Amino acid sequence: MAIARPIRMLGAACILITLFLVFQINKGTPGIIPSTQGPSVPYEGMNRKDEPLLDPTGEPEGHLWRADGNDYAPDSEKSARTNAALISLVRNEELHELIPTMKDLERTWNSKFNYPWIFFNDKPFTEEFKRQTQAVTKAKCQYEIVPKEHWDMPEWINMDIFRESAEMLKEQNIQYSDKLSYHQMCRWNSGMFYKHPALKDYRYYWRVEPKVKFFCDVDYDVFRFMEDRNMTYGFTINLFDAPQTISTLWPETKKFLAVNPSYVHENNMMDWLTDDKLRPEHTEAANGYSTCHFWSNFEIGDLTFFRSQQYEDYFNHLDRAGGFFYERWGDAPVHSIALGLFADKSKVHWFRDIGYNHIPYLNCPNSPKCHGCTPGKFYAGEPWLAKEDCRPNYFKFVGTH
Ligand SMILES: Nc1nc2c(ncn2[C@@H]2O[C@H](COP(=O)(O)OP(=O)(O)O)[C@@H](O)[C@H]2O)c(=O)[nH]1
Ligand SMILES: [Mg+2]
Repeated sequence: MAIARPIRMLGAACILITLFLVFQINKGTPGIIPSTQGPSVPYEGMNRKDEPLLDPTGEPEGHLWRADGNDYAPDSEKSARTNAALISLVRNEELHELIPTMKDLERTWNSKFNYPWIFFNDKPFTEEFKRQTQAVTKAKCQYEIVPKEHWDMPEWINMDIFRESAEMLKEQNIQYSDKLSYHQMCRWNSGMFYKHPALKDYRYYWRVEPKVKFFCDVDYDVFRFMEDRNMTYGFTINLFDAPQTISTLWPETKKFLAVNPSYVHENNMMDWLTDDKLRPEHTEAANGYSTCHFWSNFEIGDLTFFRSQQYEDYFNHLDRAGGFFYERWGDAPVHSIALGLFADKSKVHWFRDIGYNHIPYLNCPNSPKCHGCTPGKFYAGEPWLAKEDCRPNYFKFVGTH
């Protein structure tokens, strides 16, 4: 029986389309993990079955300092507090976003331990700012201006090149790329905050940003926890970065390491820094850096690390290279690369028990001490945010400690 010509044509078209689709699927696309079992799949975030925050989370092991039985009174001269402070770089206009954050942290932790708050600003704080912040804590509040020489663009930066590169990044939808103050803020957080005279006598800091939320009661002194174990750094969230903002950060780092190979710690996190399997296109676009980083809007850190010769030399190298302005290097990848190279990875701690949110990501443990977040939920918003989660690599190469 003869088949009508249009039907024959349709049949041929179907075969061609099928062949084309089979070819496309087999060819693979960038960002695909080669797998030995079945077809390759692009990374779309942590598998639910691997999510450690679904398991019950308690307090860390070992001796913990409690408010009960120790003197943590706000004004006590001989209190059990160690030399540590809560620090926040913040603008006067953000006061209404800072107050709920302070209340969260006071309710869940600091009202028990009364560590001082130190606020930093490139402009003087208003009396209203001082009044409202001091009103939500029994602890001492201190208000500090960032020295001009710590904030101003260094004299070797060319303003025309800054503007041109900012424009190019803006065309790629890079947030804040043309906002000079954002670049200054990232540089200050990278290489200046620990040089502020107000922090001179402190060893540990906990960085706090307006708008963040804390969900869980923490009933031990986290600074004593860090100090007792000689910890360098603590984080809650581990993310991928936008490679366009740090194109030359890793190449500059490699140049630095070529001259200073002895700075690399023997128990480093190089595998985590340079992984090219989970999101190969990211590592390629960032010229060898996986872009994985500790999300630095939360950090509990040892200032001694940042004041070390290694870190100081590294920061100065990066600062001279100009990427804080000609690209949009963030303090998060800069801190993270430095920690990954110069710190002992056993001295970096995941605070899985500190329920935390900075839009749009969360650290929400499964614990009766937590309220107001869903255990194991990593992001709030569009589903593509799931693939910004770099924790699978951190857990694989460094661990869940
Ligand atoms: N004083 C001051 N603080 C700033 C400035 N820019 C950013 N910050 C602070 O730096 C932190 C990070 O800025 P933010 O706008 O939250 O950036 P994002 O978290 O990357 O979206 C926040 O604590 C801000 O309050 C600035 O120009 N002056
Ligand atoms: Mg922020």
